Amino acid sequence: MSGDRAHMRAALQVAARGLGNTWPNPSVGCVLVKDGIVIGRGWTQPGGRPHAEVEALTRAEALSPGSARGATAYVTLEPCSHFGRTPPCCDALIRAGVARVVVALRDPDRRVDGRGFARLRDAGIAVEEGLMGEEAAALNAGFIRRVTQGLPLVTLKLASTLDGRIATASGESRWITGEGARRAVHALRARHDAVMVGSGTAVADDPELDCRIPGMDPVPMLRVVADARLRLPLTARLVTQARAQPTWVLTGAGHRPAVLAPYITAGVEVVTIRRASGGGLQPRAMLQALGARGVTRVMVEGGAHLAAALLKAGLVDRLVWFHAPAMLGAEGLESLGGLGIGPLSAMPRFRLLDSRRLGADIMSEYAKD
Ligand code: AOF
Ligand code: ZN
Repeated sequence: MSGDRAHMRAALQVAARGLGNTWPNPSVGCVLVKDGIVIGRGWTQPGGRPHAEVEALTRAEALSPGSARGATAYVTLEPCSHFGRTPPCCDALIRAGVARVVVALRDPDRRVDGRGFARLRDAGIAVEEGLMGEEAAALNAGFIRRVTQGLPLVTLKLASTLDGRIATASGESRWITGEGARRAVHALRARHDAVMVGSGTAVADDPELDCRIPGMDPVPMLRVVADARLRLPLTARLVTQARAQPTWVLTGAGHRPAVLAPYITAGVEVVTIRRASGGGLQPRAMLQALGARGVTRVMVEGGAHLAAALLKAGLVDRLVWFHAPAMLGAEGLESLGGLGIGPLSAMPRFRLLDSRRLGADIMSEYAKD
């Protein structure tokens, strides 16, 4: 119907607002339209509920009770049909008397997966599926990955000189890229559920991995440290601030309870991960542990060892690389550890999505080829 696409685009736009803070749920958008006029908009709320449809209905009803009767709902994901942490959105749409529901994408969650459509149709509602489905799939790539494969979507972020160095030989790294790049990193963090670093980076930089965007309240980030040998000092900010912003430490089995206890007392969640043959943590097992705990989108910010391990295992979906117009030469610390590549054909390849200038630096975004 005329206008359908524009309304679905608007639903996708409001859905995007929730990215990074609705996990373990997807970020869904809903726009209610009656006689060509938008009467309510809603998106999944922080923590994953209330769901988008209920938000939109609540707003429409608050402005004008009964107004949703006969309206069309544009939803980016199939309305849920299950009693989860909230009652089914299908029932709310039926109760409100919505006449038509246009959906971008089927919900792959086994509790829904077509049952939402059936429930709406059984109630006599006209249901259409697939409008802007590709866009909706891209928006919820993290949720879909978690539900279908048990893994989060992985974005690897690196910031280096033109020759790929991230610090001087003595470890000095502040700052290679400029203020614009740092702001972009915080904006990227906001769209991810978790930020992850290796223990080398956590020890060397003592980072906070927080998310501060001018004009906005700080967004609490889940911070994850891959630390097979438990090298993270108890004095690290990731440990001392674990009560204000959660920190999970992924480590290997075999640490004595007395060694683990102070981390747990500080509020850190310690997660045991299978080791790879070299003694490090198995990359896929780390991501499975995150997926099992509901994480849908993780941004990995180094260091060289963790970045290489994930690339080697083919587990990096998106790459964001900031380049400063400078070089450090062979003595500088490399951004990536060994990838163990034999023939050139084994090289991980990415597709350039976008490249832009941020002050003096360049930010390039890539997707796995
Ligand atoms: C919707 N609208 O805005 C979202 C949906 O645990 P619950 O009850 O919150 O249910 C979580 C599931 O609901 C989640 O796995 C996904 O299938 C769906 N998310 N559904 O109709 C929404 N966020
Ligand atoms: Zn729902």
